[in-house]
Amino acid sequence: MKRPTPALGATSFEDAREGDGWRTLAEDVLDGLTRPFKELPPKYAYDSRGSALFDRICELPEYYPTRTERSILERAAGELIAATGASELVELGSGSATKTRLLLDAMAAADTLQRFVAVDVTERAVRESAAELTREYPGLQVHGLIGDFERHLDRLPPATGPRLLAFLGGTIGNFAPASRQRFLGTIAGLLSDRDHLLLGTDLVKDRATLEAAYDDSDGISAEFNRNILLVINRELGANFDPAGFQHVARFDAENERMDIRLRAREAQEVVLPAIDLTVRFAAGEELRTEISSKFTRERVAAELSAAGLALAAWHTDENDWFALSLARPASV
Ligand code: AVJ
Repeated sequence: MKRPTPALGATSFEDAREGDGWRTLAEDVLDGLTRPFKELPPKYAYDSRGSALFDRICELPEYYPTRTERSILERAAGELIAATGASELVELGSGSATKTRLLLDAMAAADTLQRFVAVDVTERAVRESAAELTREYPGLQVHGLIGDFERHLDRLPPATGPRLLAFLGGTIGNFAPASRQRFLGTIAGLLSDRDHLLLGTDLVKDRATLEAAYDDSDGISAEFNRNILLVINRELGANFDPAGFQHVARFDAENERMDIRLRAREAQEVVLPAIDLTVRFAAGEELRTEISSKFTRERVAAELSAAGLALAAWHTDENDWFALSLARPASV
């Protein structure tokens, strides 16, 4: 006998990378490795191995940001959602969407929850979290946008109601200052008067705590850092020897950011056939793989304001280690 279909929320996907994923990696690597101070963008580190390593980092005792942000959300989600009246949550870099549930729960409790839009470069993360969330929240609409939030935000579907755009984890800290300001401006341009931004930022703190978070005793952070070399080997047919590079994670106090690098243990030459490039590293030469900026309330408020946004609420933990900022378009 045929049973009536239960009311299921609809799921849809869009792959915004089609056709351009490879070219972007190739262009960025070519650009980064031909500079006098070599640099690679951190976003390519998140292939399936890199994502799994990052998930392990989040569980490390030294890596406080994830659990601290979660604790803030556990306490403040209800208040945040009440302040926004949001019916849809858009999450940039949603990953495995663990913190997402705290917001969705608060929206469900407020009886406003309609849709979740996940944006992430990791296709598997988008598809799996969409499937799980559809099961966990009956009636929820889920849209998965597989793509790079730096390039594909024009592919976001139109809002179905007041929208909360969440950019969590402190990922904004990975942007260089100028692109960070540009990105905040792009986000501001996406928000209507009834929408809000929820921004997670790691905060300035003592050097020892910061450096341990990016150089744990199990060596997972080091392994994660070297993973970018494996990605480049696979995608560009290169021959990086990950063991030939040492993980370096330093707090740059002047710029208030972690500066994460790979230091060549000895002189070496690396061939990248797909981009027709041979790069030489001197012994001890450092390749920057990531910056992770640390913020103060004043800086967050100032940068939001410069982007046309106003800080509406600031939530932090008892140690002031991490902050969640709620912002909305500044009234003109
Ligand atoms: C995911 C960008 C927030 O900067 O703390 C963790 C990435 N890199 N350990 C961070 C990361 C090394 C992380 N973000």
